[in-house]
Amino acid sequence: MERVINVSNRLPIKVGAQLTKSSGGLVSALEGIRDRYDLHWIGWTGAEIEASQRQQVTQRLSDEYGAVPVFMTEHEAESYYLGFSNASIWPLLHYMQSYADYQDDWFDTYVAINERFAEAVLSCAKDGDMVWVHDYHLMLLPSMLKQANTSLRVGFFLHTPFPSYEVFRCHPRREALIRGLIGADLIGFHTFGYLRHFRSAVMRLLELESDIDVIAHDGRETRIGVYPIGINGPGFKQMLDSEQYREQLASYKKLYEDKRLVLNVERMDYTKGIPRKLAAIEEFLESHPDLRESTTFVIIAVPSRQGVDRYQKLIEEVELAIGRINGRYSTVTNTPIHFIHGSVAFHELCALYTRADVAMVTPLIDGMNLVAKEYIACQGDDPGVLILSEFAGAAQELFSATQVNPYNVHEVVDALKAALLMGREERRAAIEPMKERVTKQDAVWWANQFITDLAQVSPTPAAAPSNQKLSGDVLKRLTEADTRKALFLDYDGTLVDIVRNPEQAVPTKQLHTMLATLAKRDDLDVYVVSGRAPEFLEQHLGHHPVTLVAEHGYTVREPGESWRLYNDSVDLSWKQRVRPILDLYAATTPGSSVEEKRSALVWHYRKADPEFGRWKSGELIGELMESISNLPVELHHGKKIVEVSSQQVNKGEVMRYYVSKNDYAVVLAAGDDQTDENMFALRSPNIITVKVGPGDTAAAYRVSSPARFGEFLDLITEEISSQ
Ligand code: GDG
Repeated sequence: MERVINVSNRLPIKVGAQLTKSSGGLVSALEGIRDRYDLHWIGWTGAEIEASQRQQVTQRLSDEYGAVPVFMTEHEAESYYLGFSNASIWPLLHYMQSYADYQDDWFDTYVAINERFAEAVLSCAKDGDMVWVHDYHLMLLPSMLKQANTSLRVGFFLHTPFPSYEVFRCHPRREALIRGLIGADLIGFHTFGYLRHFRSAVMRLLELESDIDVIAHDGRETRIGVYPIGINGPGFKQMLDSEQYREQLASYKKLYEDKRLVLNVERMDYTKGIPRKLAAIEEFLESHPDLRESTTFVIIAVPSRQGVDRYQKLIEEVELAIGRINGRYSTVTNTPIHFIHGSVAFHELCALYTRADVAMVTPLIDGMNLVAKEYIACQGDDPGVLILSEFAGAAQELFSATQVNPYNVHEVVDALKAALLMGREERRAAIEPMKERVTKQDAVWWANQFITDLAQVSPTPAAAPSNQKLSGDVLKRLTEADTRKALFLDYDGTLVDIVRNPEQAVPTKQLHTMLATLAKRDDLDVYVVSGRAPEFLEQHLGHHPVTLVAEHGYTVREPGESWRLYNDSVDLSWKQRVRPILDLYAATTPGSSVEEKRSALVWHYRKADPEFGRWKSGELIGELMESISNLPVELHHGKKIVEVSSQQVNKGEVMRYYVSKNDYAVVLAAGDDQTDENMFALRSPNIITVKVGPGDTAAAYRVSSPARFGEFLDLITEEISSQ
């Protein structure tokens, strides 16, 4: 049976004299897939466990539940949980940037605790296991796990919204958080909107390319998808069939016999919009004196994160408003608001859901909101009305709820009045299709969807480094003594990493040492074959006795010689027609520019907005295809560039020339880009071709990054220098 290690901030097990399993949605979701997967839990124990007790607690959790605890001190919990997670990331994920605080020491603890979680996972994970990480407390964990063991299939699910890039970018540790996440093989969100925002942040902050469902990076892929969470289906079904529920419902029916009941259930959190909801209730009571006596509002606000200042302020604000409203509108026989700052038992909650004539679910923003779905699941033949904020993720699915803008108090008041007066048929017509959906697509369904997709990701990345193979047979052929051999090496993306500013892509010390060692061998010729201008290559590599090929083969410089045109009959008159088109795109795409090379014109859009730049590049290519079809040019869409170059010049052409002129026994050609495919197209038993990085290729071998290719060149250098 395949193993799934589920990692969430809190273990779903309460540690006391006895271990007791809690019954949240996540627990039931995962219990529902236990018959197909061997499930393990990892999480924080909640309260601080004394050092002397930890070993015993660990043993009991392992024996009774196959769970692994993560311990932290009270101080660490304050810094990691209340501080960084709940006073820094949570408000930002919910568009409340003015509530987002930040402290360096919070972040340091967040890193340390994420590392502790990683250790806990690695202590029990076996190669190939699936690890499912939950939520914003553990955003760094996916990358930590992947770095430690690439064979793990790591999934991450975000239970909150992911905000617009413009908001997310405010966070002082934005890059670290995003980098942490993309370590995962699969990242799930409740809605497509959150996915879209996440992609946008990845593209802008990390300058990575992303398709609608995948992000390519570091030679591998992270898939992204939409998985709307559902209710604890089996839990609700069982409760609604129970005697305990029926009795409770009967008692509430009696208690509220002549009342219209409006139910509100949420954590005491500023995202849930309680003060605005109270403003609507107050306006409703003021403007509808005829409905005052017959309407009772029950507000259950579950205490939450009381160690965070903002939550204390909220409690004071809510208590003050409720006191004022009840003081003003109570009569001898009715108190408008029954306020419970606490939670009720599950059977009471279900009975309240069923009895309530209206549920007001009016968060200012909410990842999903399960209360809305649970309310629907508890409706019978004479259902109530769900008033639902359009800013809850659930609004995407609960299409026939009465949707409101919670910021518009008048609209909420009108919706409330209409709901209280709505006829039975209309209520049924609204609830029934939603009920079918929430009962079928429950949390078990959700977990199944996610795990099935995670199971399918390839733990070995698509663009897997084949260093093993490369360093075996290829290394042997290349280092065999007494044979003449050549290396044709592309520069950007092969010998050095692609960077934002191309001027900064200079050779490392290690690269210089390697070139110096290789190039002094009589039996080995090195060619650096680049799209760069000769001046750049001359400046950075000119002192090595290697052949430099610039501008994709337009100019060459052999060791000890000066630069010359590779082919002096190249026709470049097309430039006059192409340049104005590129100039127009540079002018209308902020951040983009035109580079004029001797044999090519290049439109660069690396510094433009990634989505706008990509769209404009498509437009430009379309326009160029029409206008250059009869010109002697090639069109190339590379990494953040569109290049128009002479057809008479290409890297493959130059390589062919040198290979046929010299009688090499073995030739290695390596590159990362479309222009290198011209070298890879040369087929001969003595030519070994290597693609660096992801993407389609005709090359026979692949390594994942310039760093991996550098390791391979180091091996050659070592081997050769020991001969
Ligand atoms: C986060 C996201 C997302 C509430 N009062 C009582 C009680 N509850 C239970 C409800 C429901 C749960 O608490 C609340 O879940 P929500 O989804 O509404 O909200 P968050 O706690 O903010 O959850 C949210 C969710 O994660 C899942 O991904 O939907 O957007 O913010 O299940 O039933 N349960 C009992 N008594 C109560 O008084 N027994």
